[in-house]
Amino acid sequence: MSTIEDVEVLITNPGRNFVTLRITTSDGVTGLGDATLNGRELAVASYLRDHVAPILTGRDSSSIEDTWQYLYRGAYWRRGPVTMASIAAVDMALWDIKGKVAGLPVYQLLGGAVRRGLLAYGHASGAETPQIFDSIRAHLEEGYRAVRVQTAVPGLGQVYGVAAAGASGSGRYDYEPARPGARPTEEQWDTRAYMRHLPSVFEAVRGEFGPDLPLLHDGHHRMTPNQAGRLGRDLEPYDLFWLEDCTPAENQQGLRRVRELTTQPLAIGEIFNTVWDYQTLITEQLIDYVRSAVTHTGGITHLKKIMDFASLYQIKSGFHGPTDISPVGQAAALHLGLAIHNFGIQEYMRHTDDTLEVFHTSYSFEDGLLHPGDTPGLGVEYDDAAGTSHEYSPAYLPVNRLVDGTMHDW
Ligand code: CS2
Ligand code: MG
Repeated sequence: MSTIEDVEVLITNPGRNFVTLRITTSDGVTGLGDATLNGRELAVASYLRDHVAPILTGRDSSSIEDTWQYLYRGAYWRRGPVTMASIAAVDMALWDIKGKVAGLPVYQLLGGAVRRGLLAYGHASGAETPQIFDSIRAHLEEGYRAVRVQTAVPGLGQVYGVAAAGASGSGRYDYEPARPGARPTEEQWDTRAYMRHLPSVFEAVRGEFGPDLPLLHDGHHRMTPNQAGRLGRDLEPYDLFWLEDCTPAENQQGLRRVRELTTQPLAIGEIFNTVWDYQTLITEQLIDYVRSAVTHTGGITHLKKIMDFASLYQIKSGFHGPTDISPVGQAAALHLGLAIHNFGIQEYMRHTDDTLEVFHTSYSFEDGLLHPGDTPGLGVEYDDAAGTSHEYSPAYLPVNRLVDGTMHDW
């Protein structure tokens, strides 16, 4: 029996912080798992280092399901982002190992490919219409066949999801919401101003780019169910692929009201971490797309179960893939997306060159489609020398306040 011999937590910051778990077996096979929780990275690192690593060593490295249950049920304290990101990292690393031992890419272990590649969407944004058009054109030139559109709001300053010029430091137009510093920066919000402005932006974009291009938008939990229903209705003429996080979904029943008001396809779940968070949304068909990341939802094992459950209700995947999902987490999403029947779309914000020097990937992006590649396992290798050259430094997502100073959802 091959056992888990070494469990290492690797922290690096090639432009943003990433936490990676590396498991080595008694046969010398290594597996990687992504454990990055944006703005709370060290909490997961400690959970893994102090409480998971010591109880994993000596266990059978091929027992993926049993190890999942051991960590989930065995801890007594279930669910939550820190616990579920930790379990996810272990789960991914064990799938990586199983693939390497079998000489097969993980998607083959999950049942094999059911499509040629995965439709990806990128992040276009801008302060004014001309910049939004330029950003969409740049994405189309890069090969994207689906685009998310975020806009500034007249009268408000920096708004989440809108790339400030040169914000990434690399001249690229991808948006990185976490900002280095000891405290979060503060942004301003006005939901009525946003709801008045947004439909005019989509009207302009449809006018310029025609009816075919799939367009997406993220509302980032900022509306009440009534407001979300009204915005969804106002956007219906522009035929969006989805409206994401239209309202906070801790109260899942709120989505019933949104559904009463609009036929707008809805995507929710990037901050969810177990199937229980989706129970009402799935069984009542209150959403159309599951937004979870493999990294934040207990790994491939658990997200596959969520997707099988969702498939009974015609709900598809739209896995979270911003820059704070490491290349390991992104690769895991691609293997899963290629193998499940109810794949919908995959978010794909490209990582910086510095990040890709730490994580050597074998996934590809061609003609708008992502593919995980055929390297055994997940297909990502970690470069220790590059990784240790970038030290952790605190970075936080911004906080959001209404014009009068009241804290608001973001
Ligand atoms: C966003 C993310 O990608 C998305 O849809 O909501 O930018 C999200 O805010 C961050 O990943 C949070 O860590
Ligand atoms: Mg989002």
